Amino acid sequence: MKLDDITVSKAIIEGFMNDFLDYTDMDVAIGGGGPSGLTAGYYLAKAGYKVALFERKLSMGGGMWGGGMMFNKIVVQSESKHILDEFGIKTEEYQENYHVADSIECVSTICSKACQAGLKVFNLMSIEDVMIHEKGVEGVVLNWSAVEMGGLHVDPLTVRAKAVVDATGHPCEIVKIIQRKMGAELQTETGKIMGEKSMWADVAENRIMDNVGEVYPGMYVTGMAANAVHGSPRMGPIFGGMLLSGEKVAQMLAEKLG
Ligand code: 48H
Ligand code: FE2
Repeated sequence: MKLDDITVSKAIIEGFMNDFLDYTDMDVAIGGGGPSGLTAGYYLAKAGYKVALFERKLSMGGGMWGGGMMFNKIVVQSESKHILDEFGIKTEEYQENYHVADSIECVSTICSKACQAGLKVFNLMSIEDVMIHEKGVEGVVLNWSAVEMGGLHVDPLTVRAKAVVDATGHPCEIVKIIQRKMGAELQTETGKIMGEKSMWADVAENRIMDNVGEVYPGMYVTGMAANAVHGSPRMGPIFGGMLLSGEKVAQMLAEKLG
């Protein structure tokens, strides 16, 4: 059958516009497509919530592809292995409590399972601001990453969400925006972003579970962003805390949203 170039264009434009219009209003908006954001998105979508994830880069996966120092393996502890099992990702026991997985299999599988569960991913878009109204954070302000990278003066667009999750990793970018613009008290020990501390996997992986949660009305943190906001250590290439914190923020939001 003869192919028409313009039909291909129209199919893409219409398909994208329909999705984008549909997600001008949603339950949860997640910023960042690393392991914590994708895991949160998977569990929320699986539970039936309308959830979109906005990722600045072309590809999902954040810091997971590169394993540790570009050795493309990751380690998870036994406590979190059930999440890799849920995704059907192979693991090998290295020694008691240490399980090794292939980082490429992890990212590609988690991303695929999340999309199939109903998570809507918008890549190449950055959250550059939040919409703060009476109830607190009520949406995110989006722009194309190419606009950001090009330093172009183009105004963004805004979408509504009942809750927003900062899964932007080390820089905790979305909470940083709230602190900078609103000068607001955050729900941390000091009322401010406390900053990530130096490597200590044991403490980092334990603290992260207490750090996950709401830090400003409507604004939640998960993954490395949770430790950066609450002043806890980094943990290196052990990824159990990223998966568990994604699962936990999804549970917290499900309780809140009902
Ligand atoms: C849209 C954005 C924006 C924005 C950033 O860094 P990530 O992988 O984050 P986590 O928390 O899921 O996982 C952290 C893990 O990868 C890691 O670095 C660990 C465990 N480190 C320990 C250590 O000791 O170093 O992913 C964050 C994603 C990235 O893909 C960014 O491109 C994206 O968020 N992002 N997307 N709008 N404003 N800011
Ligand atoms: Fe990291």
